[in-house]
Amino acid sequence: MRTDSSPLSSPLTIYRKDYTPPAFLVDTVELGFDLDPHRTIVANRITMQRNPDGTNCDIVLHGEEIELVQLRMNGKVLQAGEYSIEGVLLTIKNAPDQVVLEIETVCVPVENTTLSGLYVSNGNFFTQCEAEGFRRITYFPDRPDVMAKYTVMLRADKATYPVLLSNGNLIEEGDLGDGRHYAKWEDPFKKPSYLFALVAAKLVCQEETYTLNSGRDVLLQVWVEDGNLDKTDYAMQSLKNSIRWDEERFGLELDLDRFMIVAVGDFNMGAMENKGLNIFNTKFVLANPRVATDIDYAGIEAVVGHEYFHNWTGNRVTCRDWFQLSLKEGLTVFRDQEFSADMIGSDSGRAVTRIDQVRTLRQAQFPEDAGPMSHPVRPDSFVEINNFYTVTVYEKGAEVVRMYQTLVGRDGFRKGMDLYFERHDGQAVTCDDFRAAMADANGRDLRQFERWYSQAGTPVVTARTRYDAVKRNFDIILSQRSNHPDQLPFHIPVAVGLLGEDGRALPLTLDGGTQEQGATTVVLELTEQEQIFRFRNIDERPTPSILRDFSAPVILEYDYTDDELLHLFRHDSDPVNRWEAGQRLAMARLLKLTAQVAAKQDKPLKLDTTFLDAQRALLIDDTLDPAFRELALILPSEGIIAEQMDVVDPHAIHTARQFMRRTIGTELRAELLAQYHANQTPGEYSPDALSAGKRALKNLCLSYLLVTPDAVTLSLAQHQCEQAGNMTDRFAALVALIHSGVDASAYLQRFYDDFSSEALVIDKWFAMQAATPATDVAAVRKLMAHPAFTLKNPNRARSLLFNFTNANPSQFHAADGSAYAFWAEHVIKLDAINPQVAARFARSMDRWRRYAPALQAKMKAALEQVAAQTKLSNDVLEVITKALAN
Ligand code: B3K
Ligand code: ZN
Repeated sequence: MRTDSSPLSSPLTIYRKDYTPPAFLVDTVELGFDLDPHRTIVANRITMQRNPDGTNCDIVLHGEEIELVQLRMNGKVLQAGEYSIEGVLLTIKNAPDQVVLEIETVCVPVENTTLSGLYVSNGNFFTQCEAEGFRRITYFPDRPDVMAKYTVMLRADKATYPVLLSNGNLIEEGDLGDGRHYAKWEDPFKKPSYLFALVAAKLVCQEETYTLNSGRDVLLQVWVEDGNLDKTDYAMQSLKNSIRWDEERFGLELDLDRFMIVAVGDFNMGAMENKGLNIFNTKFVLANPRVATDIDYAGIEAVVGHEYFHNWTGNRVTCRDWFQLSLKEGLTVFRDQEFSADMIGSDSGRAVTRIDQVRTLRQAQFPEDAGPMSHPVRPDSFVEINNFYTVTVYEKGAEVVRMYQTLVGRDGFRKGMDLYFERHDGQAVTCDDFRAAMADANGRDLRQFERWYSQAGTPVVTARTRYDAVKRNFDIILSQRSNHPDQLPFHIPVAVGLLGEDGRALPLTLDGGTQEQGATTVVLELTEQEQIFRFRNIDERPTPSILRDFSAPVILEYDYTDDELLHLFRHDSDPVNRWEAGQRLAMARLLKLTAQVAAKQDKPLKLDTTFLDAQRALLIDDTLDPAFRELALILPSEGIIAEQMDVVDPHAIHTARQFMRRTIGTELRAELLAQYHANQTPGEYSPDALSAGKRALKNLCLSYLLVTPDAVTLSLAQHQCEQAGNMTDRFAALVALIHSGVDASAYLQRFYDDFSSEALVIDKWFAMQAATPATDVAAVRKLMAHPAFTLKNPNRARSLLFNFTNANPSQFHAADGSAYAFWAEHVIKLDAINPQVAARFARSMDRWRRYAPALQAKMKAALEQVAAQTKLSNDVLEVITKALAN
């Protein structure tokens, strides 16, 4: 909570246009910590000097939830009248140009349930400073454009906290007598305060000396609680792969002699890229086959990569202000996506990762961009910056970075990156600086491209085509529109290919184009509201494959016939569009079925054989990667279907989708069974992409077969549940069982008993139950009463509460509104503990205006109930206020 005295009903909005450079720049920071969970004393010595580029004159420091004991300036204690504290700001007027500040403060880590600043988790000390947590540790100009060199002295009880870590290099350690010890750390690189970190804990580590391409040796460590050393191999391997990849793909070397990853069970998000001392949610570190699924393994690789890549994109070059967050996040997500794709290696594996990215965008980012929290990739304002660590800033931001690469090519992108570091290493910069580096390195005019940063919303690209058989021309007419009337056209790369009648990719000759001879994909650059692109020498009316590889984050409208979609689904050489054709075929049917259910017609629901045959053919086509087949056979989620409807009826959607799943399960029973058996992965578990793909396909088959279980399929699931040698298979079988409607309580209990000491697996246990359509709000309340449940641990809260509201729509939208009341009650409860987690949870209600009037009224009442609270955090207040605003 803010200690701000301003009334909570009108939180302060911060605008990008109001940015001014800091009045003072900090050279060095020396921090001394006397660590005590009940009373930690922080001594802070800052040397600073007036910023020649500054426009303000006063020294302004931030501080929150800390007690100021003493403040000295240039050796002299400042008295009450010589500085002022208002809200989070401490101001010193009339300061000289060269200043040494010595600040002593006290904080109470054990009472810090927000998990921002210095806090205690399972008896150990950790910090989280991004975005504005450093001010909860000491007074400081807590803004990313103030970069300084840090030296840190940690003092603590030796038996309780044998491990003392901070950023950079360990330069001294020893005993203090009286059972206490100390460690002194020095970070050789200038950094913003949000990258500060410390850990004081009882932990053990897996460590390794690793030789960089340059021949220099570095020490790598993965720190975990005792008992978890059997789960650190994959994180360590992923770290080494990340280091190698960044050297090879971007020529970027690890700049420190030591790089540490520390796992903590209580953490607000995935992980944090603190310089040299990455702190991770245990979920993205701990894995062995027994406890972690293939998805967990993939998540560990991606997040370890992501945080490591931040060392250059984020840490060496950081953000001028928080509005530029996507400068580091969009770019680093793009880098981790490319890393994961390169780790798989094959083209088909790369395509599978791309399809996953498209699914995330559609499932989460498009709705965000069409809802009350819609904001540009570079927002113009915020109340609470923590609310802007969003899918728009991250995933859409990564799409924006990807579009540069699509426009200038892979080599051109590398040139742009090189120039970016040449110009800005050690600086705090803006998204415009990144764009300028890309433009200048490639001699391109990217001024119009700026609109991807400044204009919110998902553009709609409409395509029309015409074929002239006499002139052998095929025209694609592209136009763009947005839901925001005042927006200007975007610069949109639209990758296109054409398929002949036999499914062959046609060689393309674009009028005025410069593509290579024989190219079968060209990138059209749509920069105007409407443009015509003409392909020559086309001998037959082709089927267009538009927006290949999802070349831009847009909604593509094209009036495909069923035949064209089937043609693409069978033959498109672009796997993303091949998958997309299947999604369009399924979506058209799902929407029809949903309408039929909603209209309560007596006619039985039907699914055409054309569609079923296409699904069958794909399922059994073993020339295709199993991972691709699995993705192509998953129906669009209930959430994605909802986004296509003007008025959302979650119950009709659920019924329609279940009908379709049941029909696939029964009509394709023989093939599903055959594929179930054909895609077993006997022998030792390996998380590699091919094995994981096989398991995914096999387990999708099982889930289809279990929609209407019979003795054969039930025993397959039960057997898999009992015998599985890895968590992926055990989890999938249990989920299939509990979704099938049969009594699976014995299997659930067994699962719990087997893993009661593995927190991350117990999270799964709660999560799978929360997301089961049979779990209503009463059942969730019952689960909350389970001794293993707590609202205080974010992973646990997310596993039950978030999964219920986000992954169980037919129950969340129960007609009586009981789940909305449950939501309101828990937004309020969570907010008193942890505003960041509460604000995330609050966003489950973002799309409330799209529901049928009866539901809408109940959702609005729940939102108003939260809004009526007098003690809301700014985090929750911003989300609720925006949801209710017109
Ligand atoms: N930079 C952190 C996110 C911090 C979130 C603060 N609310 C993790 C990441 O994106 O790598
Ligand atoms: Zn990041």
